[in-house]
Amino acid sequence: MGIKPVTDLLDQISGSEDVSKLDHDQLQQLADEVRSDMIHAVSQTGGHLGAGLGVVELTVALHHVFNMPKDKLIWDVGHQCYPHKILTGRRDRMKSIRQGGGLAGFTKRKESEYDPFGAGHSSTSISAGLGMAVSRDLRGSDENIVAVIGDGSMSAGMAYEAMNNAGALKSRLIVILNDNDMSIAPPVGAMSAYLARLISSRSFLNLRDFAKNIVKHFPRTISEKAKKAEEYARGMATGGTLFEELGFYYVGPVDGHNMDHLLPVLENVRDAGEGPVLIHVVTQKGKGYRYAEEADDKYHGVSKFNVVTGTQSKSAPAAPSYTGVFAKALIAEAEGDEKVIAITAAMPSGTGLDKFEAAFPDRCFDVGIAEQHAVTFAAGMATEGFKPFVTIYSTFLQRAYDQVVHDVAVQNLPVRFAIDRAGLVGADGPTHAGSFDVTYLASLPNFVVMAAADERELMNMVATAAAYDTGPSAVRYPRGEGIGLDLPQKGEILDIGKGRIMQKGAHIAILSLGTRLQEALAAAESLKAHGLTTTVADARFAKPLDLDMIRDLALNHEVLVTIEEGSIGGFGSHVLDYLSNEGLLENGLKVRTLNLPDIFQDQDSPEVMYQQAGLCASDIVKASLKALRRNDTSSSSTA
Ligand SMILES: Cc1ncc(C[n+]2csc(CCOP(=O)(O)OP(=O)(O)O)c2C)c(N)n1
Repeated sequence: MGIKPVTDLLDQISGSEDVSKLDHDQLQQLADEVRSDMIHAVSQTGGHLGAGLGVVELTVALHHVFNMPKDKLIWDVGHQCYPHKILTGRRDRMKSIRQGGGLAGFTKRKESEYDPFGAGHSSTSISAGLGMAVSRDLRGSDENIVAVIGDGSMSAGMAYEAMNNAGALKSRLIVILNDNDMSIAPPVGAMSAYLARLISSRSFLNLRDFAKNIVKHFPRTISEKAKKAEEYARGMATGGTLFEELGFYYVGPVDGHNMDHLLPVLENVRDAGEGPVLIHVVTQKGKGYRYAEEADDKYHGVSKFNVVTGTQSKSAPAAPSYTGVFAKALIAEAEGDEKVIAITAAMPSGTGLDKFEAAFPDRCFDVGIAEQHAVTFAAGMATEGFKPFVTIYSTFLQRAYDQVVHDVAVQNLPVRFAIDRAGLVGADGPTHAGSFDVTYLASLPNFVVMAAADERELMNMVATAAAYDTGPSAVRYPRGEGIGLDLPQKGEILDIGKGRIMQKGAHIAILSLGTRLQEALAAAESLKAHGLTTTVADARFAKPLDLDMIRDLALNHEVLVTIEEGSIGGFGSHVLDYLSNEGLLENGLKVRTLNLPDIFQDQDSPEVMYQQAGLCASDIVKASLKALRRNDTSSSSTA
């Protein structure tokens, strides 16, 4: 929707080289065109908007100054790379972004030679860039390596680990700190306050200031003009930033929307010096699109929208989201127990903890993008008798695995993990899929691992986790909406390690973990047409398994099918282990385990992804009939 933007200059750009050929005074026009083009494209697809809008000038300037793809540009997280994609030969495919078969929503190596490093998770760019820089030095080549990292992403330990290492290695690396004073939510922590102080204590750096400073650091490369400028610099309080203490040459702050400031600084850094440099660029998230600038979240992620009115076309959900139900359940628990604490790593709205924080501001902690810290911070609170809920997306918990093992499980501390976005996530693709949590948690001694089959079960499991104080526990639940059940005020406490039988049959047993239960019930219905009756069980727990129930299913059915929205090595594998070790496979029982395929599935609509994964009712029917060596006459999606 909206009028198609004018793109006279942009139409001439098919790659970074074309941006390099433009004159300085054409670059702002190009930036304006990129901005309009991007708004127009995202209005039709949805996706990440605010972050990309904030780096339009920076992206144009980088492509002008550097010689990409020989020089390497690494975008941290990658959600701000839309202008970069537009300038690097992918403009005509922007309308396919985040859709099946289309462009990824993040940088992706296999998509373009201009994407030297793929991303999705934050705070990796300095490490990856340093790896490339050191490789360049070993090889003896001369390309520039530029890593662009946001102030939010700078809160993660990995960024400091990389800077610490870069300062010691002294390899030539250009880090651009894109400081827009926003994460998804407003940034938290001392680093954010420090950057604000840095900005307010200095005026924006222009070429003249830059020359003054650079002369001190790179005396061999300076011009006469710059040498003169040095005189002005004497006595000036420069340096002393945290970054300089870490061994970086600090340049900034630079106005990231002002080409006259940005271009000379980038050109000078490109041409001068050695060792790691950090350019502190100040930008505004959502820049140039009024509705994004004015929105609380700066339109971090949007659905399709009307460009003129800024209205997003979100269809009214048929049922509350799992995230919303989780927040309700945790608030209910916290009302009755002052020990209940909630922790998020920079995702207050994504996890529903914004609602918890409104109710219990003193008991909600946003630790910034710092998943490892979040887990051990929770472990510390658990030693003091509190009941911390680490509320986190499955994919981001991966980053804190050693903390989960070493700080929580080994010490058997009752940290609760509320694992959102467990399973397939659709448009965000493989970097964000929550495929592995059951596999990596159910293999740990001491853990209780639950998966909610519906939103009421989620409430029950939150209540169970709050009550279970013996050791660590986790409850996983997916992205999206529940099935529209009436909800109680508070969940019921479940018996640990006990599943439930949903319906009884004689031939086939379907043992489901999590929300595929609806598919299991639908499959049971279809199997009737084949003269087969089906028991459907909801395992509820991946650990401890309900061994009595599983034994019963195994002894009283010809076929046992497990289904879960998780990787190989998860629930089905645990069930198989038990069955084989108990000799329950020796009486002719036919077992099939349906789980996510052993690939990283590219983004698509959830329906298509489930079909690709073979996790639909028709797949259960097919697997059951195949096990019985019967023909399936119904249509089904996968082999
Ligand atoms: C490890 C990890 N945790 C959480 C996220 C979710 N996330 C995506 S972008 C973002 C905010 C990043 O802030 P910043 O780096 O300042 O970039 P901006 O969006 O402001 O440009 C967060 C928390 C993530 N991608 N990776």
